[in-house]
Formats: sequence, C-alpha cells, structure tokens
Amino acid sequence: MEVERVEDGYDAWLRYVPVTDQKVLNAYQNEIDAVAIYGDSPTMNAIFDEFSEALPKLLSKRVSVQKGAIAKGEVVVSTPANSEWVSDSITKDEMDAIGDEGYIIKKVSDKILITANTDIGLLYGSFAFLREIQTGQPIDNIAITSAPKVKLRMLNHWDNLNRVVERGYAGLSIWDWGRLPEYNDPRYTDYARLTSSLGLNGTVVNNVNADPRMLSDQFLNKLVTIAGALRPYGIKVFISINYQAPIRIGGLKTADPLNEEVKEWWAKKADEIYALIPDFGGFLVKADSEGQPGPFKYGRDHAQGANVLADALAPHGSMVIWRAFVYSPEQYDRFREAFDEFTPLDGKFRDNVLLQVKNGPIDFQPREPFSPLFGAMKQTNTMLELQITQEYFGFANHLAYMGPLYEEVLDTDTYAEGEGSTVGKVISGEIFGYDYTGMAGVVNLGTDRNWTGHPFVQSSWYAFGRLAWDYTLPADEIAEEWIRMTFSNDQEFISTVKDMMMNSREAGVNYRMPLGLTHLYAQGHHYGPAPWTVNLPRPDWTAVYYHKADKEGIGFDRTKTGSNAIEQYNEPLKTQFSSPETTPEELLLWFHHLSWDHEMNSGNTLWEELVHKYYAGVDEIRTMQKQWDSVKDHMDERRYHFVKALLEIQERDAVRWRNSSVLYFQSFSNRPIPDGLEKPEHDLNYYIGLEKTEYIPDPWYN
Ligand code: BDP
Repeated sequence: MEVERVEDGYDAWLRYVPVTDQKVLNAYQNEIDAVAIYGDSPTMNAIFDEFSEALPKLLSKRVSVQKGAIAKGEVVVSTPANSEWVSDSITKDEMDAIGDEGYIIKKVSDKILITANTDIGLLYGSFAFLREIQTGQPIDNIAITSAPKVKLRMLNHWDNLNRVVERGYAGLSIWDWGRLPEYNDPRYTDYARLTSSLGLNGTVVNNVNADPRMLSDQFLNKLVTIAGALRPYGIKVFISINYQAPIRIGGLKTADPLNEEVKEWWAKKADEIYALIPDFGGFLVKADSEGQPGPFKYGRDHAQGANVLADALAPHGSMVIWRAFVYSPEQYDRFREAFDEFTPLDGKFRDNVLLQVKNGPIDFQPREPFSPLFGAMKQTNTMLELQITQEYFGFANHLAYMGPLYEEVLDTDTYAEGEGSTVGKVISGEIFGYDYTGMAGVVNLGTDRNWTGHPFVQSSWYAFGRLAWDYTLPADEIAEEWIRMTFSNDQEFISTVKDMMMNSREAGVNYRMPLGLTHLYAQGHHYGPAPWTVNLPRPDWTAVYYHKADKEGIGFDRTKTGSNAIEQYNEPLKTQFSSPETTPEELLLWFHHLSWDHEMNSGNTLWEELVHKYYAGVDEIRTMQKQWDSVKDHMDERRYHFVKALLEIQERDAVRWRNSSVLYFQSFSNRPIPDGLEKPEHDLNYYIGLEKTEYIPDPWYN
C-alpha cells in the first residue's frame, strides 16, 4: 500500500514528487534510463545520492545510477578530466567560460551531458538538471550554461550558542552545540543540500552579536563536524567573532588592533582554526555597533580594526567581512551614518576585506532607498546584506515573499559610473573591479520541521540563493520555479499563488509604512505597530524620530533644508530626490517633510493618499485570502489549512496596523478618513493599549 506523503515542509523545494503530466513524463522516461557518474570524491558521492533519491521518484521508474560506464539513454556527469568522451564533447572555450563553479548541461547525441571544471560545478549542474525536471521543462534539446556572477554567496545565521536565535521565528538553532562534535545530525546534510541546490557556498553559523566562546577550542572542535557535513556540498563555514576575544578568551589586557601581542594572538588563532578546518571561510565582524566592541575603544578606525584580522587570515587565503551597520546616538540623521563613517576609509582596507552593507541606510525596513555606500566605495570590496528572516515583515506569521524587494535593490541604478551602474553590477564587481564579491542573506531558520516557520519564508531563502548566483533573474520567474517545486505544476495554482507572492511585499509596505514612512514598530521586538513611540534612551529607536508628524505635515526632510542626506547619492539621484515632484512617491516621506494637503499624482492630498494606502494593504491581504481558498483543491490539506490560518492572523494584524497608524496620524492631521472606507472599530487609545498586552511570538525577545 502506498503511504501518503506528509507535506510538513521538511523537503522544501527538493520534494521530488512524481511528474504527473503524462506527456511530460513519457518524454522524461524515454530520455533517461541511467545516470553515469565519473570521479570519486565526497561531492561525487553527494551527486550519486541525490540522483538515486530523486530520479526514481520523479520518473516513477527504476533508474540506474552508477559510477562510470556510458551506455545509451544516459545522463553523464563528469568533468572533462575524468572522461575522454566528455573532453571530446566539449571545447576549451566552453569550459573556460564557466570558471570554477559554473556548469554546462547539453545534449550530445543520445545522451545528456552535465559537465564542469570541478566536482562542485557538477553538483550545481546536477541540481539545475533536477530543477528542470521538477519544474516540467522539456529536456530533449537541453542547453544550459551557467556560472555565478558573485563569488561569495552566503547565509548568515544569527544563532546564539545557547541555541536561541536572534530574530529567528522557527525554533532553536539547527546547530546542536550540546551534542557536537560527536553527533553529526543528518539535518546538517539536508540543510547543505537545500542551500547548495541554490548555488550558495558559504554560511556564517553564529550571531553577529558574537559570543567570544565561538573562538574557543571547545567550539572550534564542534565546528569541525559542521564543516565536515557541509564540505561535500561546497559550503564553507565562517564565524562571527567578538572583537574583545583576545581579552575575553585570550587573557590579554587589550584588544587594540595595533598592539603586537593582539596581532600575534589573531594570527595564532587563525593558524589553529586552519589546522582544524583547512577550508575555513573567514570572519564576519560587527564592531562598534549597537554595543558590540570594536577598535574605537583604542582610538582606531574601522580599517585598522579590520586589517589586523585580514592580516591574520591572508596567509590562509581567506577574508574578513566587516559590517557597515553602524550608527551613533549623536548623529542627527541615522541615514547618514554608515556613509559618513566609511567613505573616508575607502582605499584603507586590505584587499581581503569585504564591507558588508545592508540594502538600505537604516535597517531592513519594508522599503528603503538603497544605501548610498553602493555607489561610493571604489576601492573597497563591497557586498550586499539582505534579510530573509522576517524581522520587519510579521515574523513567521505573515506571507511576504522577498523576491520583489531583492530585485528592486539589485536593479536600482547607483549612477556610480554613469547610467546602468546598478547595485547588482556594483556588488558583482562589474563597476569597480572588486577582488572579492559577495551577497549575504540573514536567514535565521531553525528546528521547526519546515525550517522557516511560515512555509512561504522558504521562498525568500530560495529567491535569495538564486539571485546570489545570478542577480539578473526576475523575481516572478523565481517565484514560479519555487511554487512548481514546492507545491505543484498546476497552471491555475501557479498563476494564483505567484500573484499572491508578487503582491505580498507591497501589501506589507502598505499596511505598515507606505509612501516612504519607516520604523514605526513597537520597540525591541519589531512585530506590531507603535508609531507613537517617544522618549527612549536613543532618539533613533523611537518612531517619532522617523515620521516627524505634526499639525502641518509628515516626513523626514533629508534635503538641504534638513539633514541633507541626499548629498550622499550620485547625480542625477541627488537632484531627483531633492524635490518632492521628482521623488518617486513610494520614497516620498523618506526625503521630504510635506504638508498634509500636498497634492499627489493621483490628485489626492497626501493625507488621503496615505489613508488609501493603509486601506489598500488590508484589502490586498483579503484578496490573498480569497486567492488561497480558490486553489484549495490543488494542494494537500495540511499546507492549505496552515497557510489559511496564517493569513487570518495576517489579516487581523494588518487591520491593527492600519487602524493604529491612521488614527495616530489623524491626531495630527485633523482630517477625516475619506468616505466609503470602513471606520476603525476602536479609538486610538485602545490600539495604544494593545502594545502593552500583545503576545510576541519571539523566543529571543521574551
Ligand atoms: C537589527 C536587529 C538586531 C541585529 C542588528 C544587526 O534588530 O537584532 O543585531 O540588526 O544587523 O535589524 O546587527
């Protein structure tokens, strides 16, 4: 008797369910009888395992997966070095074009060839081939050549050593430190499969707010097991370090980066790490930011701080990733901070330092203009940090596919070297010719059976990985791939769910902070609304600091009459953002303080437009609820009911965000809610009261 699949989300996009379209299936069945794998290494074994698992399930037939021996009807997986037939089937130019990690899939007479220069390239090619089958693509004339545009494609986990995950909403850390190094949890391998199937090649295992013990012998030994599990999948481990480690675990009196003993300590520590993990990736550092220690204490700057670590790692060929997420309480405008601190240091960092910059100047808000650092660091390798975990998007309760946000950032023009200098091109090194390039996604998955809590957060993990490989991929195509692999190849299901996903980020912007409003969250946990937040130890943690609403109007003036942060952008952006008329409306209140009666493109006043946006956000969630219900019959009950319930929560929260915000801003604008819109059920005080009693689904916060 066949046992029914339990769709608990564990397999994510590697479900390998049988192809159901009979025509498509017939074609695959004719084409594929066997897989011949050449070469012997842990990575080749991983390829062997993946095909052995996937193909019989997908094709509902026996497929012989073997090492060596080419016959008819086969898929051949090999580097040219390992098979004469392969090297005869491919030219040197073709191979040169794909580098170390790229792959080629093509038809050669009656066989399908998957080739690459390295075993890891073969693994990426194998996953890509399986993706074609999972998504129902024709393979009779298959011809795919692909290579990553960015070198370092990594996940950042904000996992503490006690396994509580900062901004993680899906259970405990997957790294089971208490049982490491002895127990090699099979979950590490499944994590590696999912991650590597997207082409990601690095992971930072611990929180940027780093515990110094991560560098202790005890934890480094634990890390050896994790590194071993991820290695066959081409994923290098990195760690976040605490800048005071020389004192905290090294027993030194100082952590001054220019002190000789400190330099030696880091160099020796690097040697120790490489003795244990020869392919260790490097360090990630959050320094002099939000209370984390750093070089400032010793009167040193970020470059001096980073370079001591870079020098320690250079002999091992690896790198330091230094975060640019800094802001001081004294600054008049937090927007300006990272740029003002880092641009004077351009050219002062070692070649093996990368500056990791969040997409926007503040902090992973639902919509931010891009960080002006992306157009400014000509001599410093600058990489992009995106957030996958939904810290500002309703945790694991709300559906918010991040593909459109990532795409928006990557496609934005910085004008660094004239028109067409998009953020994507900057971070791939095409504009300034960086030595190292990278993209990081803060993922914070956990021990929840489905890894990410909300099943759709998986789609942002997926999108991040695909875009880290190729930043030009369209977010809607990525969504479609993900839906096909994760749910179904049914056309109606795909178009409905793709529509939900593609609208979900904008809906989240609309019911929280439209028209360029930002940072209106309840302090600390960042779940519910609290635009009324005042009087915190730091002004830039309050909401009033960001929206600056008063009787006259609303918004943050960042033009010459205000903080002049717009001067950090290249022309023509500087000019464009300097006037409300030429500023895109979705960024309007980021740059301008405007009267409630300011006329918008639609003819509405600013007040009316703001209210309409808030209402649109709620309507969009209600539409998503209907859409989900309409495809009920195209999926399993389990996931249907789970997401249905989550959408109910989201609708409830969206209404609360809308009512809180509209009533609060109305207390300044003194203008009515336009006719025809449903009136908030309660008064403002009721919503303010909710903040004090709300239950926060965040184990790290409570
Ligand atoms: C903020 C988070 C905080 C992180 C910080 C960071 O609220 O938990 O530690 O970013 O990126 O978004 O360092």
